[in-house]
Amino acid sequence: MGNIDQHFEAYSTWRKGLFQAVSDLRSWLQSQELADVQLDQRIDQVLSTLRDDKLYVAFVAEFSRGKSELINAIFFANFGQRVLPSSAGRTTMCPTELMFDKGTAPCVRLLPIETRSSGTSVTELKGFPEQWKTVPLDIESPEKVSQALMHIAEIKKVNRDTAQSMGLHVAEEETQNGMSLTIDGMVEVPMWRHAIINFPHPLLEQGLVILDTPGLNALGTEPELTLSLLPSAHAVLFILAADSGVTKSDIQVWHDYINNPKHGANKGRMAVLNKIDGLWDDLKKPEEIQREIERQAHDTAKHLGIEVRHVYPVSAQKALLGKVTGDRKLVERSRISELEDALGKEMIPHKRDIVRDNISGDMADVIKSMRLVIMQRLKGVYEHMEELASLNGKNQDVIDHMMDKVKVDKEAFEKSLMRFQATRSIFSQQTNVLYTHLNLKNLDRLIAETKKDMETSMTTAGLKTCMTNFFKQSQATLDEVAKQAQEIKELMDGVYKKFQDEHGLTNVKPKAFSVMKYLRELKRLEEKHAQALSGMSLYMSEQNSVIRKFFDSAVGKARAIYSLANRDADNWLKTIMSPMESQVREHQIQLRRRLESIKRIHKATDTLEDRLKELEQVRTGIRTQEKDLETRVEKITKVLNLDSAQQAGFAGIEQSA
Ligand SMILES: Nc1nc2c(ncn2[C@@H]2O[C@H](COP(=O)(O)OP(=O)(O)OP(=O)(O)O)[C@@H](O)[C@H]2O)c(=O)[nH]1
Ligand SMILES: [Mg+2]
Repeated sequence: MGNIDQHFEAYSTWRKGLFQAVSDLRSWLQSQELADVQLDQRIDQVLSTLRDDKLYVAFVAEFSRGKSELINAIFFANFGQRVLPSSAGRTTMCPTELMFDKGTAPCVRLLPIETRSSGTSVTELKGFPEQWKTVPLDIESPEKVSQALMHIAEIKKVNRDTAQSMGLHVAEEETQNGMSLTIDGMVEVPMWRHAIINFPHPLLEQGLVILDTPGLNALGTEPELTLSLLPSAHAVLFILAADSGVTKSDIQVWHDYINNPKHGANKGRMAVLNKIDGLWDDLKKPEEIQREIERQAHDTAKHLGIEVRHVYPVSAQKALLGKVTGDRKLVERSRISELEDALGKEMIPHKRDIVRDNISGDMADVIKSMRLVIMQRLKGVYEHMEELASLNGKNQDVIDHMMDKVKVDKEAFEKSLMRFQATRSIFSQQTNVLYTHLNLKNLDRLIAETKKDMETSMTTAGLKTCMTNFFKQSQATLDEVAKQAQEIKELMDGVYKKFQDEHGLTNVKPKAFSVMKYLRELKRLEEKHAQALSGMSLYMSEQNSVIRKFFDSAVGKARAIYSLANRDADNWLKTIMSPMESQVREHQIQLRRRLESIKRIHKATDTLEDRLKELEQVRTGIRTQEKDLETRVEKITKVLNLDSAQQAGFAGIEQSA
């Protein structure tokens, strides 16, 4: 087993353990009738996060540095031959995702380049299978597989207008970046815009997704790659080649797409110095060769502005060859294991942190509400026992009096409930307002207006103003959302407080809804686009491409941010109500139980002792429940391996009762 496999295996075991612990908690909650619909939904969400968990590794470089070969060497050597096409010159023509979905037969799905004209993003098009060409993969035959994968390298000729209408930049001169013109005045463009390979492979099956990218030019033309796929990858490998050294365009790719602080933390970003076999000169001593490799690694580190220990010299080609032929010496000499090990060490803890962050909040909420319900049940039983004990040796009058008191309590509570129902209708009005602000239709209207303004804008400054306006308005909407959410929270604060004052319900403070996250994302998006435009004075033809880029990426991303905000608001609204609802339900059960007890004693169908004994049993039952819950919680916290601050959050039930 390779190094990556081991790291990945450990991660998968962890993830499965967590999944098991959470599903166990869930079935237990159901068996105890402790969960309500909302809690169930949240646990479901956690489980599906764990189930569909994907780990993205991206390979980025100028063309011909050996990205595809490196992928072949690290992940597909077991296949006995090259899987991804790799050859001199430009080979990979479109971004290619390698993954495995068990429900789908092995295949390559190819998105025609023409779909660029529609302005629809690749992510959106993933939801429309009929837009993709599907080529089945015959996994039994390595030859047929490599043949089918040759599609990734396909190009076609179109005329200049067609290329431009697809937003592809046509280079006027050899030295420029862009699709080059052929002698007959046509432009060679990639045949496909994006490829998804569904390939059965143990790592892919466990959720690994490998992203192979074409050289620089294509990176520049598919903004989604650079704006969303790369920044969200858990590891990005940047590849250089020892034979070409560090060129100007390498540096450009590095700075534009990988080492950009605007793309977030540089966690899991590593540099690979490939093709070191070119330095294996038989006339030189091994130490000399070693020195030369180290020298180049240092050089590379200096150029990229990173520490030399983050540069991994390898030979992808020899690693693949060595693995395929079982030549251990060659594999060792290729130094691929060091890279594999580092890759595992870098990306897996990073990924684990992300999963942990995503899940901890939900789990903490679930556990908190469970503890609350149990605590409340216990409190109710104790109060009830006290009440009954106080009746000991009392005459019928006292018992009558007590019964009246319980009846009064019950009536008062029912009145509060009616008020609560009335508040609910205010609550739903308020949430409607919130949803109106968040409505994607409004955003789409803004998008359409911005598009019109941009298309009629004649100057670069004009374009900038349109973009700024777009961001300003979408931010203003989020501010409105924040205000509305605050109002809802205050409303619920009041309701909670009233129940607590009047009926002794546990003090739960509803959570606030923060829009900071979305504002920050929008800000980041704005900066990225401002940066792209700064210092540019554009020709009309380039304006079109700027507008297109803006709509392909920024607008799509803004829409995604809004969708996320919508989903989060949904969840928030559920959680804000559900503790209240479950408390009310529990309180009702208790009131009924109290009334029933006293009635029976009153009618002398039961003795006081009988009733008390019964209650003791109920109490023991709840205590067992409490213990069982804690055992399960402990298991989950252990797997999540939370630090003490987070654990405090798990235990942090605000409580005044
Ligand atoms: N000598 C040597 N050649 C290599 C090595 N790795 C890749 N190559 C060769 O370099 C050429 C380019 O490799 P690819 O894997 O196609 O490079 P790429 O980065 O995927 O290039 P594009 O797909 O065009 O962006 C191929 O001919 C490979 O055989 C290596 O470690 N040593
Ligand atoms: Mg390639």
